[in-house]
Amino acid sequence: MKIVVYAGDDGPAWVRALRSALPEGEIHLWTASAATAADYAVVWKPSPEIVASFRRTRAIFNLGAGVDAIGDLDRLASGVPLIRLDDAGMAEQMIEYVTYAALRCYRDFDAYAEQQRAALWRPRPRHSKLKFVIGVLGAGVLGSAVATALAGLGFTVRVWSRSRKEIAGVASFAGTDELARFLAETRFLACLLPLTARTANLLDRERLALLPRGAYVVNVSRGGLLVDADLLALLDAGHLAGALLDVFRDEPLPREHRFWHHPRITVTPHVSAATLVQASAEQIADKIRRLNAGLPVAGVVDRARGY
Ligand code: NDP
Ligand code: OXD
Repeated sequence: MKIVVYAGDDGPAWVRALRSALPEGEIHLWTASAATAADYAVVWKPSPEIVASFRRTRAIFNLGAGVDAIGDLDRLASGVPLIRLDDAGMAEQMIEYVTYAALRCYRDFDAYAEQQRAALWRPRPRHSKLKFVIGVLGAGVLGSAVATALAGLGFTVRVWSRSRKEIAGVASFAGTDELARFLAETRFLACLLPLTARTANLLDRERLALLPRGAYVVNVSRGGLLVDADLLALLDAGHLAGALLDVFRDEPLPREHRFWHHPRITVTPHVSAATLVQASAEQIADKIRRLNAGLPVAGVVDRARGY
C-alpha cells in the first residue's frame, strides 16, 4: 500500500510521522511518478496540478480541518473521498483560545489595560454571565466543543449552524432565517465556520452591525468569512469593542495591513489550533486501515456543501 505526501516544507515530518503510525504502509514524499502509483494521497494546499497527479488514489487526506485550500472540489475525481482531519487535538486548543478571549472580554481586561496606562485605580461593575451571550458560528467538531466548554463555565451560549443541533446547555439557531436574531443577541461572537461559497464574506457590515453595540468578534476559521474593511469601519465607529483575529485573507498578514496596528484588534498568526503532526498521522493511519477493511470513516467532505 503506497501513501504519497504533499505538504511543502513540512512533507518530511509528515512522512516520518506516517511511517511510525502506519508501519505496514510504504510512505513517500510526492514526486510525479510516486503520485501516479499512490493508493492514498495526503496533502496540504495542493495546486490543481498536484491534485491531478494522483491518478488512481482511493482517498485524499487533507492535513487540516478546513478543505478550502483544495479549491474547486468538483475537479477531484468522482468517487474518491476527500477526508479532513476531525479534531486530532485541535478541539482542545480551540477551547483554550476562545475561552481566553471570552474571559478577557467578560472580565474587562482590555479596559483594565487602558486604565493601567493612565495609572487609574477604578474597579468596574461585574457583568452577568446570563446576559453575556456568547454566539458560536458553526457547531461542528470544533464549534460544538467550544460551545460546550463555554457553557460549562456558566456562560449563556448559542450556536448557529446549517442544521439544528442538540448540545447540552447550548441553544441552537439554524439557517439563514435565524442568523439575524442570533447576531442581535450575541455579545461575544466566535466564528468557527468553514470557508465555502455560502459562508464567504458572511461577516460583512450589514451582519456585523446586527451585533449589539460593544460586541467583541473572534475569527478562528478563515479570513475569507470576514470583510476586513467592514470590521474596521465598525470598530472605528465604536459599534464593536474589539476583535481577536487568528486567520486572514492573505497569510502571512501583510505588514501594511491595518489590522496589525489597530488599537482594538489583536492579531495571532494562525495558531488557534495547530495541526498536531503525530496525532493527525495516527488518525489518518487509523482511517486508512478502516478504508482497507471496507469500513466507514469520519470526516468525509460533502463536496456539494464544500465542508
Ligand atoms: P465542521 O465541518 O465539523 O463544522 C462546520 C460547521 O459549520 C457545522 O456546524 C456546519 O453546519 C456549519 N456550517 C457550514 N456551512 C454553513 C452555512 N452555510 N450556514 C450555517 N452553518 C454552516 O468543521 P470544524 O468544526 O472541524 O472546523 C471549522 C473550521 O475551523 C474549519 O473549516 C477551518 O476553516 C477552521 N479551522 C481553523 C483552525 C485554526 O488554527 N485557525 C484550525 C482548525 C480548523 P452543520 O453542522 O449543520 O453541517
Ligand atoms: C485547519 C487549520 O483547517 O489548521 O486545520 O487551519
